Amino acid sequence: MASFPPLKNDLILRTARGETTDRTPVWMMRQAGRYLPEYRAVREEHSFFEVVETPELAAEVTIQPVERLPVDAAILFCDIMVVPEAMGLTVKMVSGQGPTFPQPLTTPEEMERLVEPDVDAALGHVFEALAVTRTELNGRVPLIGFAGAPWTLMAYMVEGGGSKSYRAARRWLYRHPEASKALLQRTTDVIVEYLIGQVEAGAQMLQVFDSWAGLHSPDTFCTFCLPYLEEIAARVKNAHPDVPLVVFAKGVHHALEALADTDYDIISLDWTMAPDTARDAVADRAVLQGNLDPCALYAPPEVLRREVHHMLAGFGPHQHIANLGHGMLPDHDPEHARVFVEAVHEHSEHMRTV
Ligand code: 1CP
Repeated sequence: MASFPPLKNDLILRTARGETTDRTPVWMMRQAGRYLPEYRAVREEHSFFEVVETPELAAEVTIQPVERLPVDAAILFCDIMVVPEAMGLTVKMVSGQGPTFPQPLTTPEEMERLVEPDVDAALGHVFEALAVTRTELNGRVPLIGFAGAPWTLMAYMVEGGGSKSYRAARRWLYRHPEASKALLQRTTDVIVEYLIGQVEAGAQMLQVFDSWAGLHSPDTFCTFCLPYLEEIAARVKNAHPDVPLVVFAKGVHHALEALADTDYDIISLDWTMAPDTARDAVADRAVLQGNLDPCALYAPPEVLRREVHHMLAGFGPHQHIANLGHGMLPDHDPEHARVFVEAVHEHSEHMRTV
């Protein structure tokens, strides 16, 4: 593995390991992106995939929120869709709409279009972007790598794009359960190799995004999500036992205990879950991350500060990484992101002195 400048701020890594710290670490999902004018300026000159595929541009955009805000981690600028793309599907980024697949997988027979990728060749630009970013961060904060979870990627691959209910993808699960499992397994194998490659390129923590896990019944979650999430954590931990792993299974209230039994160190919660209920479910088996409603950032600063204090009080001073319950939104005011981050600094220090 390459050597990089030493870390000046390892707060998030120490919290991830369960150590007590003198402040709660904080970062925001989707902290690099459209709400930042400096990001929009880069996007005026370059397409989304140009930024993702040019390591210097990806590094620049990854570091933008770190330059602006006192966050305790950077997350690589990339997208979960690079995995389906590496598996042979065409992905287009449609302005104002997000990723779309002009030719989604409408039947199991169409899985023949998928390839078993050479991960280094297909995703080498991501590994290079991690290495460049790690160097340019110069140890300011740890760098987080990520991937979409198998089910969330399948949802897009079958549906063809964003959707409220992913009806086509969920229809597949019931009509073609065995083909669904085969697709999820093939995706899992690529994700494992991709995440291990990210660590070897410079990622210091990894997050798996199962953004659409909440569309499942408890039974279909246990059949089509959990085993693959579990397998990813076990195989990545086997290769790199010291790298903290985060799972964000949005909307999954019913499976917190099951997630705590996996090899993930950190469970990221959305805002619909109460901190104390989550803590009761996982006990001391995982660090919790989250979970302020992203819409709280639309509130006036004094209301936002109160919401942050309330959240921090709910989680308590230890085994918690402060974050939003989902990502930053394109029309968020960057100054409100500052209020959020600074309120975590202030109140979490205060909590430890009283
Ligand atoms: O117009 C633009 O510039 C594109 C907007 C954008 C950005 C900034 C997209 C399209 N992706 C990203 C970057 C991105 N995506 C990051 C890195 C930046 C960061 O976090 O700071 C990450 C971690 C993602 C992950 C991602 N992409 C997820 C999982 C997290 C989540 O929010 O649930 C998902 C579901 C996607 C799909 C996606 N990509 C882009 C959009 C607009 C969407 C959502 C589409 C939908 O609603 O279904």
